[in-house]
Amino acid sequence: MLRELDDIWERAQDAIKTAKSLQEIEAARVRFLGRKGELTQILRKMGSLSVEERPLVGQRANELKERFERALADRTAVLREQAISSRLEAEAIDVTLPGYPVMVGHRHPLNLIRAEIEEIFLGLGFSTAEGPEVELDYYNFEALNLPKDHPARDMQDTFFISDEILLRTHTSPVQVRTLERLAPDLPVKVIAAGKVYRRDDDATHCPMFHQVEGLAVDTDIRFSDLKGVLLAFAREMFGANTRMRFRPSYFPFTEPSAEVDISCFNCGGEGCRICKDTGWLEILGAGMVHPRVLAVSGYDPEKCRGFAFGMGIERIAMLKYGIRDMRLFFDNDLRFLSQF
Ligand code: 2NL
Repeated sequence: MLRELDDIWERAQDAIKTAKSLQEIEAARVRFLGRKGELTQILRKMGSLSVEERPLVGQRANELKERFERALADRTAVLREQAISSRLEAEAIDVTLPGYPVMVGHRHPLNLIRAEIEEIFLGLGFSTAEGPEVELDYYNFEALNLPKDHPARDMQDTFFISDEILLRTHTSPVQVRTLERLAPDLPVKVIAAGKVYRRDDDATHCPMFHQVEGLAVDTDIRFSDLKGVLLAFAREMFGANTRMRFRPSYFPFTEPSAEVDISCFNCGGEGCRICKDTGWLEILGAGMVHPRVLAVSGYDPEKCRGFAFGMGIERIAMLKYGIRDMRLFFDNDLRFLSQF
């Protein structure tokens, strides 16, 4: 039986040495020490031995069992080490590979221009005001001296939701609401920027577009104040050498009214593609607030006066960036948007 034990030990050593994975090590353990393992069988057969033989074989068997277990543990440690390092090798990170590009967004060009315009007027002492895009007919038209039969509120231009509710066609209703809220406090110096809606759709008109509007009311506001404020704005926006001209015009809510042009920032007034060889660019409309508009909003036109102006943000952005088609702003094509 001692011979048998030696043979088992030979085979056990061989099995451990040739085991190439943790699974094979486990298989070797089961083969020799499992419930029906070769060594286990021997230990079980001890009972049939003589009293003299028993301690000798028992001692040898236990010794081999211990050695076998130690060898198993050593081999297991080696294989485990190998498994870890081969995994590390397979999953190694190459820190020299270029990274994945991270897409960083930025503000829409119209919002960049809007912020630029607002910043200039904040610097001139104006505050910002906001109001609803779904508006009452009263604030969009009636309070602005545009009675029901006025041609400027033609059905063709306005999105009506019901008889009295519509999508605002300009930012002026925000100014009317501001006057109503502040009356009769003075001075009033606000700008209102935001989306407006008209039934238009071509290269230079969109059904939704953006305006910035300004309003100043005080006891002694004059046309010269309007000119000074607008010139200061134009020079910050388009350059210190910018000149400005006022052409007579008409708006129902201002009297007198004017269209305002600036000298072309591209050619300085010489004439070029951008100003269509006129040397001038129309940038906004303005005027002195009509006394009826002041009166309906709670101000006494005998005691105060005001100026107001309005401009299209798309128009300013198209001029500044040299864009021909307004619809590009709303296509959401990153090849266009990422240029700003
Ligand atoms: C334009 C012209 C303008 C106003 C807007 C205004 C507002 C009140 C009273 C009087 Cl509450 N006027 N706003 C005045 C003149 C012109 O806009 O061409 N906008 C794109």
